[in-house]
Amino acid sequence: MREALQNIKTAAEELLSKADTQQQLEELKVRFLGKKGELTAILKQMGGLSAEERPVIGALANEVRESIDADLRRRAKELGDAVLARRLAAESIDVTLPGVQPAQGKRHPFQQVLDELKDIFLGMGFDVVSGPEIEYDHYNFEMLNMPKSHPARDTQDTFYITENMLLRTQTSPMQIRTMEAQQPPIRIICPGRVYRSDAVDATHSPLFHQIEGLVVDKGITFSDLKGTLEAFIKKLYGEETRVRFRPHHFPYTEPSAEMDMSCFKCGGKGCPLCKGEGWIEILGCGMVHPKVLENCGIDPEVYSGYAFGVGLERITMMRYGIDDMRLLYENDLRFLSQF
Ligand code: 2NL
Repeated sequence: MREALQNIKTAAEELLSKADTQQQLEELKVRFLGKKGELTAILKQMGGLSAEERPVIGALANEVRESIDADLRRRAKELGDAVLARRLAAESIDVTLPGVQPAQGKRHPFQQVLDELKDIFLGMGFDVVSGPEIEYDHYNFEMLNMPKSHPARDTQDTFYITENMLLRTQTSPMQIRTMEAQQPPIRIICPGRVYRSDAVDATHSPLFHQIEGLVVDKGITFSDLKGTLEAFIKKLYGEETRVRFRPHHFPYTEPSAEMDMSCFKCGGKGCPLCKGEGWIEILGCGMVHPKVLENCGIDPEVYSGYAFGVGLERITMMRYGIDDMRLLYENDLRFLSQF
């Protein structure tokens, strides 16, 4: 019996050391220590032993049981540890690897200048309004004192959609709509896309951006126009900038003027940028024509107003010293990331 017990111990040790799943361990446990297992089978034969031998064999059997039991536990722990180690290895991440740098976007130069410009006018009490890019001939021309026969309407320049619908050629229709909808005081700027049938070159694009401004109230004079536009240009280009007004003609303003600013590059001395002039044309403006006010239901005997229009392309190019407008539309990040 001693031998049988010793054999069981040896066999158990060998099989346990080879077991490599929890399932196999469970099977071995049943086989060696279970109720119908090998050890129990031996113990059942103990009745046939002498009184002297029984405690000795009993003690040995217990020793074997404890030994197998301890081996089972140790092997179970080893297997559990191995499983955990494999999982940790498979799921490990190297936190020292360099990360992927996300590309950081920024606002387009147009948007930067537009935001600045809006801030300036909001600070002077203007509201910002926007409206449709597809307009009626009525709002784009008729109401602005440009009847069908007017030369300023040159059909060559306008994208017509139907007989009386078109892509707006300026943002003035929105100012007309505002005057129709509310009585003065009105103080608004209208930024937005406008369209003209021009070929693309360094200073032209069929789609461009305009900002128009309009102020209508009692007692508005040309001095208000001059003071406001001068303040605007100084805020945008610096306090040292000077402005001048030259007479001009627009069908929707009377009198009309163009405003120049002193060349931001040479300060007015004359250079290639300003073509030796010292001045750069920056915007068109004037006192709103009484007929335009009347068209909108505003009494020109009671109210007066001024209006102006400025190209976002032009002021952006001057702001950053860009000499070809096409660069602003190509969206080449090597160019755009400089601003
Ligand atoms: C330019 C200058 C200008 C206006 C736009 C305007 C709008 C209304 C009434 C009167 Cl509703 N005027 N806008 C006035 C003067 C000049 O734009 O160079 N445009 C291409």
